[in-house]
Amino acid sequence: MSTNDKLSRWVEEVERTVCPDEVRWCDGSDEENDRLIQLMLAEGTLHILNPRTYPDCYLHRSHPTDVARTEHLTFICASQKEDAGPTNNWMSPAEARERVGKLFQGCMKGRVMYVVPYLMGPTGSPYSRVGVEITDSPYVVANMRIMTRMGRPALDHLGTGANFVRGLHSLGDLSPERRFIAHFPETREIWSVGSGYGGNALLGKKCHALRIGSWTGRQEGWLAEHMLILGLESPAGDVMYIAAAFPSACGKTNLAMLVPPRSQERWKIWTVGDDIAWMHPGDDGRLYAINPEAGFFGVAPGTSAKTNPNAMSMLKRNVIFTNVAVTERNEPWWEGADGELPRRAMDWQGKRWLSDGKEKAAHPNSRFTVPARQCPSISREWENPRGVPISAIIFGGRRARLTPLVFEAFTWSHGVFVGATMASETTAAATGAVGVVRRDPMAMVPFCGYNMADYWAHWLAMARRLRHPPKLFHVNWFRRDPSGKFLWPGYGENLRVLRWIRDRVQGRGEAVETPIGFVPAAGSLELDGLDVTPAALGPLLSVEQEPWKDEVRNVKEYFAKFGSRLPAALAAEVEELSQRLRKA
Ligand code: TSX
Ligand code: MN
Repeated sequence: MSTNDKLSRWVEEVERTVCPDEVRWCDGSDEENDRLIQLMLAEGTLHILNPRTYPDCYLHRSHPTDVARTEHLTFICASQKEDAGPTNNWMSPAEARERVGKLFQGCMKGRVMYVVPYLMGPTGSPYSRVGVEITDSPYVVANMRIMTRMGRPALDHLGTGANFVRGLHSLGDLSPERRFIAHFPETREIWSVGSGYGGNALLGKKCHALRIGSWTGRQEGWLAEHMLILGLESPAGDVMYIAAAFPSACGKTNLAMLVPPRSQERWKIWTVGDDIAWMHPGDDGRLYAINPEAGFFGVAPGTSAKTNPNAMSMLKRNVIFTNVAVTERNEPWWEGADGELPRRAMDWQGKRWLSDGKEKAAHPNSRFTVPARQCPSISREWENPRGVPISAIIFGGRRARLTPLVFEAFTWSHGVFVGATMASETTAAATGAVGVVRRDPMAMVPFCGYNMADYWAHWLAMARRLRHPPKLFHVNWFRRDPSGKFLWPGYGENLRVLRWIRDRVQGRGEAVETPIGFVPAAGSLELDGLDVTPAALGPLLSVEQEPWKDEVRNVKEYFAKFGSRLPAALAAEVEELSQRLRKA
């Protein structure tokens, strides 16, 4: 079914292992999609939503034990354990082929094996990459059709070559006991079994675009990052592109689709991507970013007309919802949605739900899958094969204390240190304790396919390939006063912080030098039409010596985990920060 003999041979080999009743090559066409939808509706794995208010929208309920990525079952199977590093689980390739391979033996008996060629990145881009996912889940096929460019664009890009990521996925028996997500970066293979959910099963996203992508990026001299990409358009019409990395529960999708407040309505934000950026040095010495994805796989709870009006308007048609609740009008619903609580609904498991109970109706990690082109703020440049030139990179975290609203790093190397020491407080949406500070360098801990210390070295080395590197910043929308009140209104008002960042990139914008970096000088943040007084800015922008000294100690402890692989430049950055704090 393919004119590429390497691809055909691999598909035949997999077929002999998994023994399906039938093999189907997917082209991503409407007809194919319609047939899959009909099949899932008949099977009961998909439910139609109100066709009048939500045309072509469907609900999928995943297995109750299969509702999120499973980091403890995710492995980097590099031949050397040290290449996976202290932040990844490691299994030797031989052991993985034995243990995980066993679970694929005959696993598609009685089922259909779908072959899904997909392209990560815009059609015709030199930066785009091909993957092929073999799966026995029609839900995965329907989602991959939204999240990637499926079929022809991928096969055309591949041509007769062998450069494609080989992804093998099976639902298996959906038991967490027999669930593995194994990556073989040296041979560019992904084996995922036992889960049908999101990042575990849609192999183009976290597995390919980040874990395999980051490994390939280091080999080839580019960056695969867990970043949104946005364009900031000024009233004069110029657009500056910014990439930003945040751990979960910081509102990355909301920032990517930000709607400026009334008082700033001559400014505009354009969305290029909300989750992943592949960034390459261009001929002009600047860093160019593409969004490898073609859709958004966003968290539903908390999404509303207030937090993300652009998302709300794109969620009215052609959406696959996963694990949300449904109202009596057969419309999707989640905690934090607009309007009043429905009195009764069906919860994410399809059980009757009453609003007086304590149970949540939607799963906290419930999702929408939607084509990016439906986003009202989608950038004209989002499919530009050359990418967009990045002028600033933002690192961010959720910190009630310590980190100011925004600061600028002194140098590239200092900025890499800022990214490498990022941390965020856990929220109820994640599992485990609430309010605990966790380090999550560049928001890549769950997604970096190799040793994080080598990854930092790669970041440091990138500066040599960029005559005009982006400036590096850190933001914190979540600083609180002693009574627990948020000091910054956030959401659309974050535009004011982006404007300061733009001013700094353009050599305007006043700043005060502190031990941790440059913070906005009094009067340099636009506060027009905002009820944040210049006096309230003090606690929002302050850099306190003692807590930062504690932070330095904590960072040193953290860096010690990486032993001798820690780049000397980062060890030097901690020392210099420590000295600046002592002198301050
Ligand atoms: O997404 C958020 N952003 C980024 C928006 C572009 N959230 C939601 C985070 C969970 C996903 C935020 N929450 C942001 C934010 O900037 N800031 C906050 C904290 C906050 C919450 C409520 C208020 C203010 C700040 N409400 C009032 O002040 C009335
Ligand atoms: Mn993500």
